Amino acid sequence: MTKKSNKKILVVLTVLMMVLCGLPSIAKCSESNGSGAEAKSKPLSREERMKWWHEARFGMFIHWGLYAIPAGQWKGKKIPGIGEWIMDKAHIPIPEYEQLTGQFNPVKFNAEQWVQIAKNAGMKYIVITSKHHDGFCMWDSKVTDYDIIDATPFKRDVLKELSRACRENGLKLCFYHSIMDWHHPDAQGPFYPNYDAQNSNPNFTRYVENYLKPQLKELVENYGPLGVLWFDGEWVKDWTEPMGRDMYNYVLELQPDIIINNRVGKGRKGLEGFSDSKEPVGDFGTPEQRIPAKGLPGVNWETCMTMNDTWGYKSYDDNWKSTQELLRKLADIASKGGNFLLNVGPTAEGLIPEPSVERLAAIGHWLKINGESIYGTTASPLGEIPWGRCTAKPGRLYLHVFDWPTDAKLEVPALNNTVTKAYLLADKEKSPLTFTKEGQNNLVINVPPKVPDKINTVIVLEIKDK
Ligand code: JFZ
Repeated sequence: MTKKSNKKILVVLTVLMMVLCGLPSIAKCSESNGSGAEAKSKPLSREERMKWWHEARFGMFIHWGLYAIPAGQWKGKKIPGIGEWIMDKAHIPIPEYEQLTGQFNPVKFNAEQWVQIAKNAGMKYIVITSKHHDGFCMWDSKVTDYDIIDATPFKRDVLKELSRACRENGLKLCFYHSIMDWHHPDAQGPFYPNYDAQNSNPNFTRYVENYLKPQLKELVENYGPLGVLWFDGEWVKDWTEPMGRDMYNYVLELQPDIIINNRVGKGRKGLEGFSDSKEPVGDFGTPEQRIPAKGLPGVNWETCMTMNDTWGYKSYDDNWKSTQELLRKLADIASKGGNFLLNVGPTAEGLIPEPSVERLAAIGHWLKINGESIYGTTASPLGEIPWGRCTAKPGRLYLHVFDWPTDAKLEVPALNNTVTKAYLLADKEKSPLTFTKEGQNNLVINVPPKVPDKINTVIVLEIKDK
């Protein structure tokens, strides 16, 4: 066949393609599924959306807002409870609470510094309060002036600065966003300061459609792409499960690969599971200040926890958990297949409290050596372990030893697999530890007499079969 006739055939085929596909660009047509209609991109599955989240395992929660100014005190009195609830606990009328905007000037805020603290701690994502229950907006919102740009002398968009710093450092930025709003006249606002979650506002649907949804659209479109939208405040009377389902779908329309927690739905079982409906709303459970004893088998879950006793900053809360306690919680949560969202409550000046910074640096040091035993691991396949925890990856078990054996013999109960090698994860040479099988399927590993890491020493077992 001559070159000329080839060319003719090519022209005829091209014209035919263009006619069949209604004259769109060739590129678009080649995307068609043959019926001439453009192929609809298949929505991502939950597990596809959550792949990075399972790998990440460890994130920073940040509760920061106007409540950092009173810092747990009001009119000279210490107010009990968590710092970010001071408007409620101190029964502060809205006009009085609004006065705080004039004092919000966190001149020491440095987004890069906060992100470096999180990154050096080994955290892979940051969830920060865009709007907490008090209704104050920590970004430049076009649907209200009750925000950091219009209402404060600071006039900087801290979420925009954090979004940039996260992107430049490879961390996912996520937002906590409260459905409950103590300030908005169509939500719980009119009832303040005598708020009751059972109050009902006839204009709540208007709040959802004309305020809540537009603000979420601003956050996703102007500060995203986001990792997670972490809803809260869903327990108010006017919020329903159908509204939660609608919101879940609305947010996924805005960003198809985003992850949404269970608090977008209604009626968390024990604050961690999902609502009782047959198809619960949300991608993961959110046990708060606690680690479920057996994890939450069959669902994704993340424990959120404070380092002291408050989410938002309180000047006199010095009840700090030790680094040992926090590190062992990280291993405990990972051994049950969960994520750990550990909170910091920055001051009104924009500083993360020093006790938090110290603990995060120590956790990061441990993770730099032992991170392989946390990131991307799955729950332990072993039963109860008296001396510590276990995490897993294909072909490997990571033994997290909290209580080092005094006789230098570590017994691993009920291990059916064939172990081909054992070594200390911190040992770059991976020099093998000897071991023997005892009884039915107990493994006894001969370990160094001196404990390598008093808080958590990790031993790797390379194993055959599943
Ligand atoms: C919620 C917030 O109220 C709190 O301020 C913080 O942001 C935390 C992470 O999330 O905490 C709750 C929510 C609901 C209940 C208890 C604490 N509850 O229903 O008992």
